[in-house]
Amino acid sequence: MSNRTFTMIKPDAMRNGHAGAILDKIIKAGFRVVALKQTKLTEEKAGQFYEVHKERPFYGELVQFMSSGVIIAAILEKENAVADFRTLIGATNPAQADEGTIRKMFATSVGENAVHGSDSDENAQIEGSFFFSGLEQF
Ligand code: 3AN
Repeated sequence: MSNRTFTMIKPDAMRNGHAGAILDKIIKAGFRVVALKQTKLTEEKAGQFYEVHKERPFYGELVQFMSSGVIIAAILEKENAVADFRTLIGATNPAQADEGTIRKMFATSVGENAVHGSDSDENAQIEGSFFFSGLEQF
C-alpha cells in the first residue's frame, strides 16, 4: 500500500480565502507535505487531468472551473494516505459531507467542492507526477 496521495485546493477555495485554513487542517490531521506549489491550469491541462471524466455530463463545466483561477497542488504523505485523506475531505457533494470535513466546512457545491483527493494509490502516483518532477518531492 502506498503512503502518498495528491491534492489540489481548487479555485473556489482559493478565491474564498480558505487555502490557509485547509492546509492547517491537512497538516494537523497528520499529513506531511512532500511537494507543494501554487499554479494555474490552462483549459488544456485541466482537460488532460480530468480526462477520465471526459464522457461525464459535467466534464466541460469541470474543466472551465478548474482553469478559472489559481490552485495549490500538493503531494501528501501519511500511512493509509489515500483513504485517510478522502475521509478528511468528505463526500463529493458538500451537502452530504460529514460535519468537520473540509468539504463540509469550505465547499460551495458538488462542482465547486474546495479540494481534490486521489481515489487510488495508482491515481495518486499519476496525478502527483502530472504536477511535480522527482526533484520537487522531498
Ligand atoms: P471526487 O472528487 O470526490 O473523487 P469525482 O471523481 O466523482 O469526485 O468527480 C471529480 C470532480 O468532478 C469533483 N471533485 C467535482 O468537482 C466534479 N463533479 C463531480 N460530480 C459532479 C456533478 N454532478 N456536477 C458538477 N461537477 C461534478
